[in-house]
Amino acid sequence: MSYAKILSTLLGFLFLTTAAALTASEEDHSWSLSGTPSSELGENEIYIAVQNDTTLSTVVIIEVHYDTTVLMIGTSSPFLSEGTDFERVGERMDSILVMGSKPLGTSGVVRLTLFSPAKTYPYYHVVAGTGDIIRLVFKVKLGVASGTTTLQLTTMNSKAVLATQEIEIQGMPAPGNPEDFNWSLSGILVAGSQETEIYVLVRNDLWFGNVVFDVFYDSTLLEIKQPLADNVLLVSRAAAMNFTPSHEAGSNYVRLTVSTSEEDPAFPRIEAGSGTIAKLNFNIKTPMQSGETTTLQVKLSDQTELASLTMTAREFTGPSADVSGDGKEDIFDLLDLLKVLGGSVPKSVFSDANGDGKTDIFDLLEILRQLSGK
Ligand SMILES: [Ca+2]
Ligand SMILES: [Ca+2]
Repeated sequence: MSYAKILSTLLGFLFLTTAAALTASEEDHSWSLSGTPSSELGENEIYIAVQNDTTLSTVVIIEVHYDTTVLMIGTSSPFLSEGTDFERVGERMDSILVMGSKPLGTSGVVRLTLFSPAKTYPYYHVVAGTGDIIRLVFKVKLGVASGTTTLQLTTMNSKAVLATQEIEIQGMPAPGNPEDFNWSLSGILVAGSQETEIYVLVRNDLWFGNVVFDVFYDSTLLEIKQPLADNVLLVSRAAAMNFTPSHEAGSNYVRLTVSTSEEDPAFPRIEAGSGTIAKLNFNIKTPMQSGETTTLQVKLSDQTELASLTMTAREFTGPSADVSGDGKEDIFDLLDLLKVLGGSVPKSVFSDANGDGKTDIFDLLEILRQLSGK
């Protein structure tokens, strides 16, 4: 080792010890907490700020204490992810590393360990200054009403309270009751056809996450196509839900079990809205004659009826603008086609007004052409 190298190492060592001696403990600084309910449903941003006249000690360990009946953060893992659960804020934190954790054996505690990764001069920690240094993202628990909750910032193991703050929380509205929603079924029966597709629709003004419902049908006439996983599907608003379709051989219904994982703050849910949420494909055992009918029902697992649909088999006599099947070509056919294009009624030979095998915007143009008499 050269003379100069030894000298610089010595000087560096001297600087380190001096710097450490000059730093103060966490309690010598002024800390604060602040909270902002975010626009994201049930999310709350909590900021930790510190006003320090001198550099913080080389390793700072602080803890945020929260009410676990109201708030949650991170996953079931004891570690918090930077970028998702927390982030460093401000220039003073640029060269500081932060480890976030929920210490094992504790509940309602987030521990933040701040340290500098620098091994050489300048080896100082959070420099003197004022303002936010860390942002934490808490989720408000399901079913908790909007209001306030108290957070506390302490040194490790609550040895000293650094700040106490009541913050405003934006609760998540409780889920709606599926029984109160407006359910319906849609489907088209073509005489002589060997299959049909049925849609389940719901109009709900509150979100929901869990529901078990059964689609009943005449099992002497229809049979659900197999495999279920390809023929009983949740769609659109419901597509991200946890889903299990089931069918007992010989029974006259298919059970759709829709659920969510409330453990995960970003749990999937069926947002308030209106439209198709499930599609089911059936085989028609004995093709039906024109005018024959069959009825399907949607019921909750406790047998509460939610919706019923009676379909009448209709003869297909070639492409026409009479989508509705009432023998007339008018504005109602246009409206019926819009329902198909909008996804609330299954496509069929009757919605293919121009007979090209597809139902699309050109069928709309075809109906308009025929209505205008050109
Ligand atoms: Ca019509
Ligand atoms: Ca077409």
